[in-house]
Amino acid sequence: MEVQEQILSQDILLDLYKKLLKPRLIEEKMLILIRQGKVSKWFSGMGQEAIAVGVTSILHNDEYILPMHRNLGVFTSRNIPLSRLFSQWQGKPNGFTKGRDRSFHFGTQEFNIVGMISHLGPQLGIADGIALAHKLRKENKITAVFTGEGATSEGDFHEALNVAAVWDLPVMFIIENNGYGLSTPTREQYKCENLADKGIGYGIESHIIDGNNIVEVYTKLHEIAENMRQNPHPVLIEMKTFRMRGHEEASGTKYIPQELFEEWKIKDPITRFNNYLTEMGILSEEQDAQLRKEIKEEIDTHWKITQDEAGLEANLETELNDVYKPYEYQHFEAGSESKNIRFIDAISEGLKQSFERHENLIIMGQDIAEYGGAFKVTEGFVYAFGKDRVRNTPICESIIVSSAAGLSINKYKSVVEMQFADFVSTGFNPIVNLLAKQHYRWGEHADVVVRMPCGAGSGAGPFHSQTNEAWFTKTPGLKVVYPAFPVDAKGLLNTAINDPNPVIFFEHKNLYRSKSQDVPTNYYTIPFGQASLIKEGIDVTIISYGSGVHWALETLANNPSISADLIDLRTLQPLDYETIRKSVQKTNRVIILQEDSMFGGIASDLSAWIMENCFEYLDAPVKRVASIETPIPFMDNLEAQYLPKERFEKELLVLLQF
Ligand SMILES: Cc1ncc(C[n+]2csc(CCOP(=O)(O)OP(=O)(O)O)c2C)c(N)n1
Repeated sequence: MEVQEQILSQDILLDLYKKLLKPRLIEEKMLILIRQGKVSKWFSGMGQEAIAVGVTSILHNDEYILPMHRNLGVFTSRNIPLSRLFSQWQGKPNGFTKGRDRSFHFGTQEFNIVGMISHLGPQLGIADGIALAHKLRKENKITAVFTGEGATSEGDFHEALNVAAVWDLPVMFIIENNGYGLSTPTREQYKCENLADKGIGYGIESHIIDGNNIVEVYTKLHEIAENMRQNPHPVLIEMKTFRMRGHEEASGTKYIPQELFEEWKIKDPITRFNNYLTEMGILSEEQDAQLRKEIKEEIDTHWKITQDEAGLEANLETELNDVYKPYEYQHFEAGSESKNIRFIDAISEGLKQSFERHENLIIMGQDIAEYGGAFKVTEGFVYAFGKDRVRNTPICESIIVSSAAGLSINKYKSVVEMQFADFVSTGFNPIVNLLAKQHYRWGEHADVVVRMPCGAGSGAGPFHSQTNEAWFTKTPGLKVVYPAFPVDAKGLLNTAINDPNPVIFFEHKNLYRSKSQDVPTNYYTIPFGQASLIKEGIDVTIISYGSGVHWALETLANNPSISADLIDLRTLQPLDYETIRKSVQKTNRVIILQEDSMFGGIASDLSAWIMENCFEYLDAPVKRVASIETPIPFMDNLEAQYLPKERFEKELLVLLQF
């Protein structure tokens, strides 16, 4: 250890030493507890502590940090009471997730920490979003996020660096290069010599730092961070280090040559720093012993607090109530003044009025700024609301969705426009694993609306025609909206933006320009979970949503003798079961029409629910009508055969004869 350390005061040096010792001594205790069967899974960060401690120490406490599974030093350096950490690992109430997620999989706004989800990658995008929020508010704050070298092979790594580069976001990307993924050595993980070199490709500054030298980590990062605060930009840092234990305690280290352990043992960050402090006369043997004793006492005291803490009682109501952030729907009445506009104009108008209402609302999507979006929903927005709030994104669905989660954590609302609902597949992971589970896991909501131009009918083929609502309705934590009329589209979109929970908002492309209605000109909302009974009759209940509603209307217009209740569900999650029940009680026959192919769709679930809950009212089996079980073909005649529109009339007539 040379040169730069001179600039560090003795107080800082001793503080860093204490901060390094703490996670090491906690881990030593954990290893014993694991052997005793008192702790289950453990991902060791032994030998890598200088990175977690160093990064946390150069950050201000109000700057966010996003650690990974080996970064105990982040949590201890932010001074989280140890008993709370222990309770988290033991799944006890005093932890951070009410026993719902394990180990380091939690965040806490109190300490400005956002922990990882198991999926490697999305945390990098969350950091982008948090940093974007700071930048938009013109706060000189940086955000630090960790990744292992293995996870740099994930697409999310590339997307996150690219977005941060293009948007000049003050994110410190820390790669902990510890030589191995789970068991995969670096030579089988990437081809370049240093991962820091990848910074060149993204046009961002990068550095290589000896991650086992706390003084180097601290001094270099300190300077880099100051520079980033003054002049917001991303920096990529490769920390060279080594993983001294197995991936997790049960997985062993047989695949690692023994020489490597010997080589890196000498570079142990604590031994090295201890030697340095001793040589400099800053730390005596007695002081060291005293420090260790104090920390061990703290650990034992806190472990006892956790042990004495009562375990969690499973409570069904609490579990179900914590999936969504409670939201008290605020009703804004539709005014009497209206204008005849198309479905697409209603969406634009809702968005525009929401922009005026929520200063903290931003929209992100491909080509949505000057170009106005693929369907022109946001035409002119950039001139009205500015580039900060109307953001063209690079083509990277995954990290944009994760960034939206980060924006929400840092107090922004966002709408993400998928160019086509089909492309949500490349942003699927952060929707179903990050947005959907966040409130349940650690009580943090995800205030994000994902807009999904969807649906078939225009010969756009297998990748521009899907209606993939069933991918989302089956995931607890998401709300799913699917309007069929302009009035509903506007009111429900306004509600979606007000609701602090993640909402997947489907907009059928074929309705955009084909359906018009007198739409109230003022700002109004429509509550979720209320279906619309758009026709009343006595012979049969037709349930549908989206395009299906219009097909049903056409069919009824062609068959004026049929007296039907037509229910437009409007929201698929939550579902309005009561309207369905009442109608079935009256008509005793049900047909459900969906545009999606049959298996695993909304119709199947509704049918099951009706059989289970309304069986005594039924005079005939519930009928489902859906698209055929193929991908969506491009040619008109094939597409017409694929869609259920024509089959619906036939099936309806059969049902009425039952
Ligand atoms: C998307 C995803 N794929 C696979 C895994 C399983 N997994 C967990 S950790 C890990 C190795 C990670 O290696 P690295 O990024 O180098 O971090 P390290 O564990 O070495 O700190 C793997 C493959 C995962 N959690 N997420």
